This record gives sequence, structure tokens and C-alpha cells, in this order.
Amino acid sequence: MKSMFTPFQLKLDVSTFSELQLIQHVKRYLGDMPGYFHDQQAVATLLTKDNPLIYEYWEIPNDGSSLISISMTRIAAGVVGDEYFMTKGHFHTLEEDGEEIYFVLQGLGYVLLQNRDGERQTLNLSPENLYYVPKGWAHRAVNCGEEDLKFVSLWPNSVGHDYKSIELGGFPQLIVKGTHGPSVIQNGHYHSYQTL
Ligand code: PAN
Ligand code: ZN
Repeated sequence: MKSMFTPFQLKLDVSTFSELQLIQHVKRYLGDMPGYFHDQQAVATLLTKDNPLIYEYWEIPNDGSSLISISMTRIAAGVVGDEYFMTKGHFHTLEEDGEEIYFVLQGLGYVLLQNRDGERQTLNLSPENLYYVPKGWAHRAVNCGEEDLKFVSLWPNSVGHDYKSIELGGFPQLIVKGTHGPSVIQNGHYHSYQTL
């Protein structure tokens, strides 16, 4: 099939992406993420006074004629209780094809990774670094800095997103704000996917 795209060049900043015609702009507010943050009391308290924008992303529409999907994500700086703002995270539905590249433009944080064999990893995110997510690994980005965390993602268009597994089981690691900065702790509510 002939690609819907002609050759293009794109400056990697939010304003370029947000001005693209037909861009899909998704905003995730705290209220869109029930059950994602571990301190449900903090979630309830925040929601009584505010419904903060946790993250947003801009995805270049792809009608299936191009093999590659491209998006830019911005995660705001902040915490819910002691847990840093983060994306929902997901597996790719077609796990045998679902690899991905993240390229960080700005900010500091972590990417949490896990696969269905129970393996897990945590990588530090920082600007001008590229991150490779292998096939079968769920991924979630977390902003632990004082400013926005921004990154570009590239993945095979056909692979789809499985959010349900994360809603049911979570990630084994949480990134929380401690007295000496961010720390990685175990998620007491994590369910291994083999047992779901
Ligand atoms: C990214 C993510 C984006 C938003 O483009 O979709 O950062 O995170 P959630 O999809 O977890 O809400 C990606 O990993 N695409 O496959
Ligand atoms: Zn992905």
C-alpha cells in the first residue's frame, strides 16, 4: 500500500507537534486514571479541589499505510501523594511485534519495564538518551524532575495498546518522592500477569 506520507522533517518540540494538522491530541487528567496511583486517599483529596493534567501526547495520525507511528509526550511535574506523575503504561497487544524507541528531549525521570515472564527493569530517563523497549515489555514513563518530561516515541503502527493488563495488575515498581529524592519501591498491590 502506498504510504499516506510524503517525506517530511519535524522540529522536536511540543509546539511543532501541536500545530500539525489532524494531530491526535490526548490529555490525561488525574480523573482519567482511577486506580493508577497507589495512594487512593491522596487521589480523592486532590480530586475534591482540582483535577490536574498529568500528561498529554500528540500522535501523528496513521491510516495503516505507514509502518511507523510517531508521537510526542509531555508529562507535567508533580506528585499524587508521594508518587510522581506518570503515564498509564501499557503492553503492546501484538507482543511479538511490539518493540518501541523512546528519545528523551527534556526532563528527568524513569521508565518502568516489565514482561509477562516476571522480569522487570527501571531505567533513568534523561535528555539526549534513547531507550529501547523490547518486544513483550510493558512500559510506563515517570517524571521525577522539577520541569516537564518530554519524549518522542516510535513504534510499529499495527501493534495496538493493551492498557487492561496494567489496570488489573499495575507495575511491580513505584517511583515515590523520598526525603533524598526519588526512590524505587515495590508495589504491594502488584499482581503478576501469569496469575490473572
Ligand atoms: C507512547 C505512549 C504515550 C502515553 O507514545 O502512548 O507516552 O502513554 P500511555 O499510552 O501509557 O497513556 C507509547 O508508548 N506508545 O506506544
Ligand atoms: Zn508503547
